[in-house]
Amino acid sequence: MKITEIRLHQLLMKMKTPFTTSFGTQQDRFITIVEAIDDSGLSGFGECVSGEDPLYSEEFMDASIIAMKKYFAPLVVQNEIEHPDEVWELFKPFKRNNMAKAAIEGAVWDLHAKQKGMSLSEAIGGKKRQVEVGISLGLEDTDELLLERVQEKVDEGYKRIKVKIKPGRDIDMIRKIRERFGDIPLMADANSAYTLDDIETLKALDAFDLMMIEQPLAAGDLIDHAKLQKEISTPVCLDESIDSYESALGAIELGSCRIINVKVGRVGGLTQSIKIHDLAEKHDIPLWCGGMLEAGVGRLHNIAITTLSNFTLPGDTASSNRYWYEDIITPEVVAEDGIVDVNTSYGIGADVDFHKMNQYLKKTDVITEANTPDMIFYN
Ligand code: OSB
Ligand code: MG
Repeated sequence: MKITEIRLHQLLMKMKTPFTTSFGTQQDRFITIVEAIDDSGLSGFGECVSGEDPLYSEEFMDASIIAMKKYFAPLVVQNEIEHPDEVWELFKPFKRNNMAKAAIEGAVWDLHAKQKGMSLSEAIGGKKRQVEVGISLGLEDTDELLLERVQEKVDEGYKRIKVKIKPGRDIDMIRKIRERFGDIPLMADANSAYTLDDIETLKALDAFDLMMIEQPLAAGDLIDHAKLQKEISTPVCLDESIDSYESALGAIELGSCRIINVKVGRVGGLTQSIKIHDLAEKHDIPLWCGGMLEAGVGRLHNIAITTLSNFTLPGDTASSNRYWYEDIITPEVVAEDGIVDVNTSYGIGADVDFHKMNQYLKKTDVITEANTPDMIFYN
């Protein structure tokens, strides 16, 4: 394929409600939609999921935009690409910046699928036609408010409820949820808020029969998680610690987790996600697809990866309207009773609606072979 142009559509969206984790609160969502255009005028789309600030991981949107503009978009317009699985190798000399890499690679994958007349799910080898989804609920000011949120989402039929925890907002809060809602599929995500010094608290959570505890300890850590997993019966699920195929292999070999949350952006794209999928499947480690508060494009990429066989647990890809008054795609993503139908038409399976997107658009950068910025300095 010949990609002639990459457009970086930089959006500022506002979520319906603030989302609070152990690392902070966000409501403004800075999102970059990558559009890869081929020589016949066909467009593929990807989404950069970096946060506004480097709180979840080291990546942040301003840095990702520079990385895309300066390195990854130019590589894609300057090289002939036969298949999207070459893109990771093309980007490899440049270290990390996985979310920037994944956004560009995602647009190439969508374009490839469209050129072949396939859905993105088909193009990556996915078979499921429906996927089960859960929901991730942020911390609320009071437990009572959280219980109301949980009630709403249980009523909407989400297949599992994930709540955020942090020291001081854990045991009592989880107990109240269990008391009110009985044995609903429930899990907790700590976003790295604990250390092994908190082992007694983490052990106490075993009493609540959680499906898993997500990323209790430091991002990047595998050793302490392995120690923790030996001490608790609740399965540990790693999110932040799995940022590559190699870290997934390390976690599996060390016994750092029993479940892995795959985020396409965090691991550097669909090609790496597939590699981790195949590895985990071989080792009987179930997967689910995490979320990064995506707009529609990223949401559809998440659904596509979830159609692979070893994504056996409900992910965080909730309906568009859980986050946005108006998403940027038509049709929007809709979960009914916690089930999303996989659109099998072609590519990501919905159109980017420029009319809707333009209301959020701040800037579009265009990278072509004739316009590849070498140095971005105070600009
Ligand atoms: O840890 O899974 C996380 C959102 C932003 C950053 C990190 C995480 C999350 C979520 C929400 O839990 C997932 C979603 O609904 O998109
Ligand atoms: Mg998480």
